[in-house]
Amino acid sequence: MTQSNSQKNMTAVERVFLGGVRKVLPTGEHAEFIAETCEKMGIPFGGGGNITISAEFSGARDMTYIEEARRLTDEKFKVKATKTDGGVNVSIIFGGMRALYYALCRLFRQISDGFILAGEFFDYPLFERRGYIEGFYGKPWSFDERASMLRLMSERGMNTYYYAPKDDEFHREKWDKLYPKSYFDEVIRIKQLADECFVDLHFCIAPGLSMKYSDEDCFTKLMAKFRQLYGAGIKNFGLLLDDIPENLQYAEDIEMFGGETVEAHIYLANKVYDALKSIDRGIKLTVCPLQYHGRGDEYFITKLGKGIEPDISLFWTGRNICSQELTVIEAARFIESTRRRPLYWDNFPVNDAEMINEMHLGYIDGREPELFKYSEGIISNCMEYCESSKIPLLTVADYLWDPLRYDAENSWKDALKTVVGEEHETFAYFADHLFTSCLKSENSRLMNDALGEIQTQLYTGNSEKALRVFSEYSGKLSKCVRFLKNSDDKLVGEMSRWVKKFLLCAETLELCRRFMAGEKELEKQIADKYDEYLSKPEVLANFSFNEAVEYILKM
Ligand code: LTM
Repeated sequence: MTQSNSQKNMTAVERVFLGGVRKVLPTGEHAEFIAETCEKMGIPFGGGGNITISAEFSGARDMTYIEEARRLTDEKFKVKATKTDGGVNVSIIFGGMRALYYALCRLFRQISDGFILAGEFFDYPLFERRGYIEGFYGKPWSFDERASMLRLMSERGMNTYYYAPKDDEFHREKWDKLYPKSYFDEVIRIKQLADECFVDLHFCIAPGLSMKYSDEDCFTKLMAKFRQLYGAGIKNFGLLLDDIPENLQYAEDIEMFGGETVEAHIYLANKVYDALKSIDRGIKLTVCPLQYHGRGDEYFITKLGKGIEPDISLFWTGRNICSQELTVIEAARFIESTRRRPLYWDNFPVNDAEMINEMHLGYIDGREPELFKYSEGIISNCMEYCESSKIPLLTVADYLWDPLRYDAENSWKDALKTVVGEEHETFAYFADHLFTSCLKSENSRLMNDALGEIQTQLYTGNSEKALRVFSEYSGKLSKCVRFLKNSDDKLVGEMSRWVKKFLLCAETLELCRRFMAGEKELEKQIADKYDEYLSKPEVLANFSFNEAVEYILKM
């Protein structure tokens, strides 16, 4: 989805180009909020501004209810922009402060791109909860990375962030110890930023590796941890019980729960829920069950769903740990057996565990559009590579905002533009090879097209045309190689393992091109380069590359 087609209900739209002068003049009752948002997002504002923006709250039905989703909302807005002499006059009607924030983000993005869409439009998100989880194995993000992700995703309409890095020792192994002061100060900072960006921060603790469920001392320690976090203003908590032993580990637990892990988990979840509610009625709890994927009507998940408070959100990853598809029919089965809509913990783009050699840079796909009616929302599990995660995650944000109009290809191109900047089209020749994931999207499409065309021309005896197509494609690859080699970008740095392999791939192909052009002495060099490429474990180009090189070596 691009900026131009994301609006739901639009009339008389015209792009008003802003030229050199791009300054906002906030007016009316919400001028202060508009000015603050301008400041945070680096948009010039103040006296003499040529883009006048005013905003007004409305609690009317059309601003507070989403008909398609049949739910109340505080995220709906209406924008009316009219061209004036030398600028634009914008008035916003909004159903909640979060909606006003989204309307301003949308406008500021347009302003940064040098135009404003004149006309009238309504917009609102279809999924209720739209977000991401730092829930991977691997190096947790730094607080600066967290802040940068929060800002960007909130600007694109995400409203939820779950904190649950498996390798934060205080999250899992040392679940019973309080966060040290220096770390806790950063937690306070990130909570404040989340509030400013209208993102609900959910802080998760995963005690299941060592907790004795029947033990009061353990429970007291767990609650002390939640209380500490409550002290940072956090009111949304997660109790994660994934990736722990399936069987109860202590004799006391086996005795108390009749050897049934699910009984222990029901007991713990409800006890934590009650204790949290007694601290503050506004606190919310999410549980990640021990069985977090499958059909949705198995013994464990059904018993757990029927046994825990209906108000607790339940994470679910779908049919598999990393699910190629999430479907309405499966969601309906989950609802029937657990008494609640699933909250998807979507294991894309995460690339930990056995996926460490894949870089998941593609777009979200295979999630049915109507899921917004049958789930609480989707929370995407990220890669430990924060900057890289932004590319797939921006497509998730687009899908979640409006799954009925989601255009994966356009959304992905737009995401590349946002994260890579000016050279996004050049970078695409590298990103082309980073689509391999559980979503099973086609990998190396640009390369497949080029090599396919070369092959067709060779088979039909048109070697000159084959060489021309080859040179054209090689030229694109060389430009991309130069960009990657000269870049000191964080994004490129994060992907250095894949970049190295890509350089070998591009060099091998360039040798192949020269070989085809007559430099037959290059055969040995091609074979050596290709061997080096094959020796690297990173997942890169698809089989069309191997086929092409092997074909040339046999020529
Ligand atoms: O998916 C869940 C609920 N738990 C873990 C994640 O922490 C991990 O990142 C993913 C992907 O490997 N798989 C899990 O089982």
